[in-house]
Amino acid sequence: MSKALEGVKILDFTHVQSGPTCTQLLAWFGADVIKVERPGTGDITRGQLQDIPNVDSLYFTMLNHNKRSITLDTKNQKGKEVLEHLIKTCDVLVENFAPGVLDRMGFPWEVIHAMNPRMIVASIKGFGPGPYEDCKVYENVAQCTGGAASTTGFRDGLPLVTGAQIGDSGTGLHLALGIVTALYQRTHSGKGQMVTCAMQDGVLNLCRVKLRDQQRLDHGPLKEYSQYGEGIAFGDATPRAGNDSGGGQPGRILKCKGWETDPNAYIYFITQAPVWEKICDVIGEPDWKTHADYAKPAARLSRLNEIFTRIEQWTMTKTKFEAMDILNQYDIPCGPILSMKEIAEDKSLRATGTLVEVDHPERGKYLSVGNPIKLSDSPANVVRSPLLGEHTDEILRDVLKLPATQIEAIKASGATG
Ligand code: CAO
Repeated sequence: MSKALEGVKILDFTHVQSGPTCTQLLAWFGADVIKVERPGTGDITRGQLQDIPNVDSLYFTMLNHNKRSITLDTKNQKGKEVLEHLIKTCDVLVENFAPGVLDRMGFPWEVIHAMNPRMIVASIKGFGPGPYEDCKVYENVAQCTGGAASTTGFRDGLPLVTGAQIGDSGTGLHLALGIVTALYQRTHSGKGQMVTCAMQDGVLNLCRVKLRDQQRLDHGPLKEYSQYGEGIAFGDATPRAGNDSGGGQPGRILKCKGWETDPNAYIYFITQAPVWEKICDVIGEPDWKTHADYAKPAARLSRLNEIFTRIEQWTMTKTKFEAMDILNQYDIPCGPILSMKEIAEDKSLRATGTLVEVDHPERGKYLSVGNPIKLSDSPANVVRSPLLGEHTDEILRDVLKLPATQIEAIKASGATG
């Protein structure tokens, strides 16, 4: 079976997390991803957070599946020539260097475009044009500047960053969509173009509902926020909403049986209006179906603390899985808080390939997240990440079609390490 992006060659200049997330997805869709790494060290994450001494870290291996690695010093003259050759051969260059790095390397957009007018150049930066355009950025900076941190956490606590890597992996996803869109446009324009994603913009895109709430504040309090029922006035900015649902159906995280000792014995419970009567029956409050204080969603908004306290009395009598089973019988939307341990052991996630076990020659077997996007005609087979420079010879010989003498000259120059 062929793959969706078969035949597309990606010159992968990415490092750390944001860019590698993007190129890993493209590789899973069938693109030939050639990762260019600095001789000696390679992607800095190879050596970061190592759990086994001198073995590529899980940080690296879990973000660089299905890629080939070539080591190339792009500041060396011969290295520059190889890079030029790769630019002329590939369809897309993806990079997430600090602002200005590619220019300093001697490969600004104009130069690349002149070398290969069909090439798409895709970049992730921390910020778009503006006061911070020259700044280096990591995940949590993006979460803080994109609106996530100020709206995450509890009203009376610090702003919080989330465990989901919305700045890095989120922006990588955005960039991947930009690249395939540009590839599609190229099928009729015949031309490459620049694709840029700023991490601040990517996070803000994912925080769209919080900008929605910012504007709703001009027209009165946000009634679905717990603080409304608690009689606490709103300020002039979208507040942190704890575990309140971000949508029109109120929800909370509630304790389940065992919460005293298990930090994840909780369930997310949504009081979706269409199933309100079923909720009343399940928790043993049938009178609430007709009572003026509870029967209609608008009446319930000022009583959310009382209502969820009552529902919690019921969830505390069940484990999170028992509660899930019962509530699902009635189509009541809910979800157990799953620990990473529980997720790692989940059989159905393994069956669908969302969790995959990968074998690595130096570290042995490890668990990774496979492609979360499933294409029925383009299955993603997860292949271990490359060792540093593992494919240098192969790429010079088979992709660039260089003769053995030229390959020897390149190696002698130190360009490949
Ligand atoms: N050969 C020779 N030199 C190379 C090379 C190669 N193959 N690959 C990289 N380099 C050089 C670059 O040319 C650059 O040198 P100069 O500064 O002299 O021009 C140098 O390596 C460092 O690149 P960098 O500034 O991108 O890397 P850094 O570790 O200092 O910064 C980061 C890392 C992530 C903060 C920065 O790249 C960045 O802000 N990227 C954009 C935003 C982003 O993607 N952030 C998320 C990262 S994931 O958390």
